Amino acid sequence: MRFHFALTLQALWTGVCQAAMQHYPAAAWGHYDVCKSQVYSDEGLSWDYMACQPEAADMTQYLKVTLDPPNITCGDPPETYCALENPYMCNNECDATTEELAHPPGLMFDTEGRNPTTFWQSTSWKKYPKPLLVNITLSWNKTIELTEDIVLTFESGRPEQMVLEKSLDYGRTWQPYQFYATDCLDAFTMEPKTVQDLTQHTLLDIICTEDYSRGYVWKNDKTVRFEIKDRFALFAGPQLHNMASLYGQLDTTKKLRDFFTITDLRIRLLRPATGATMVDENNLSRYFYAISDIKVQGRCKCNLHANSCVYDKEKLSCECEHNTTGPDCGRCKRNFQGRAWSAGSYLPIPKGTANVCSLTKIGPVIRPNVSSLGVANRKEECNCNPYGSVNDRCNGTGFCICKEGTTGPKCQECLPGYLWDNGCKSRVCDNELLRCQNGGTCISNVHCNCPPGYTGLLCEKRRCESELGGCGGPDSGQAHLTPPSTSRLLLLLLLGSALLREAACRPAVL
Ligand SMILES: [Ca+2]
Repeated sequence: MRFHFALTLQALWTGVCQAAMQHYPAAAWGHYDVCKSQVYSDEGLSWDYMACQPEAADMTQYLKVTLDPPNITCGDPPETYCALENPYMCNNECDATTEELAHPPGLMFDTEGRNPTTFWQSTSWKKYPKPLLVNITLSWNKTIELTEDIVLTFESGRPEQMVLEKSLDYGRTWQPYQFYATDCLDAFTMEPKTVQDLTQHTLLDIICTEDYSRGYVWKNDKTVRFEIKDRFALFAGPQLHNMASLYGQLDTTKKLRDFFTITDLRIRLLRPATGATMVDENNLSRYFYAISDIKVQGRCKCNLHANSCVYDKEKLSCECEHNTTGPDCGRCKRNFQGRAWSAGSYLPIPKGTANVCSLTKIGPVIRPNVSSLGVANRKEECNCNPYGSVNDRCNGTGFCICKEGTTGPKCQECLPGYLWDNGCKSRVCDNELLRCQNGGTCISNVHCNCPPGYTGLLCEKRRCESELGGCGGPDSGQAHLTPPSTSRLLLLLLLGSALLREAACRPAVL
């Protein structure tokens, strides 16, 4: 069972564009903040429509946070902690029943600037050497587009191993965003990289960085980042002066747009700061996670059909214009199916194209024979992809019903992890997210060619028939650092724990 911690949330969020700060430098071209304007002409008053989007805002006000395991927050029973840098300084008390001494998850999202800092804190690493694992899931129940770096502030050292993950389908599937470790090779069998190593061509690569976990100097920098702006800068220039170029790219490259789009984020804390190579087993109350602040800036994804987003009944939704409807303005309103829905476009700059849904054409042609002609008309209207959709027409519903793994208004696109092959087929491996492990090579995205000694879908499994339990003893010290466990961890991240348990040679540690 999961513990749902509902934040005290603002009742209504209106007019984001008016309320929030401008996050992009002013440029000679538009901000896409206006959806329509009235124009006067010889024929009288009419509307001029433009592509529009809500202004970026602090998205932490609108999320739901879930911790896993649910009882991982400190203070029940009360515990006393010692400082990481000084094992004799043990005056950090956590007691869930006393407000001043409690460290609930909400303190990661309150307004900082108060003294002392408020923070969420986990229980200590009492069960060492069993890994201290915590998942923090942030859910918006709405697609949002990230506009600024994600910044986490740690109050007791930055974790030695951590993965930031994202979901685009409300937590059903997850993809890694970035790996963090003191030693990327050891922890994740990945070469360490920094965001500065990325180019326009490798922008979507998932990297492991050692930038935020290194050394014992955590007092100087407590933050761990996912660098959105550095990635934007690859298109828009170092000061983001050329946002037009970025928007042009976002418009034409769906993969790029999707990269910055999320419905959920998951912070997987895998190993706390120890500040040393040896863990002090006699004083495990020095090791825990403590997060004082999480920053997530972004905007509601409204497909360029709305400039404001409403928060009502704990749910965000776009205030759709251009005769569109749905939480993301993802379809045409009833009676406005005169042309197929499509997202607004940033192009041509500066005002873009609204791609307004127009009135359904009601003509006498439908009347003579409703039963046959009506269906034929609707079939034309929807044009659902015959491979990607359950049916090639929408039976009057106005939208296509997509098969598993397929998405898009016409069911013509694949969700992450799927590959188009007359419909979306589950992808076994690639060079980005689903890498073959242990030196295996990916053949046509459908199978891994494993080196001798390894087997499994992603070559994650050691051949261990002859070894009889020789695939590593249960809980042998820092179990999650040993190679088979590391690959299992990766597999867990990529394929989910259910698959993992089937594949493992011994009971899963995680
Ligand atoms: Ca705080």
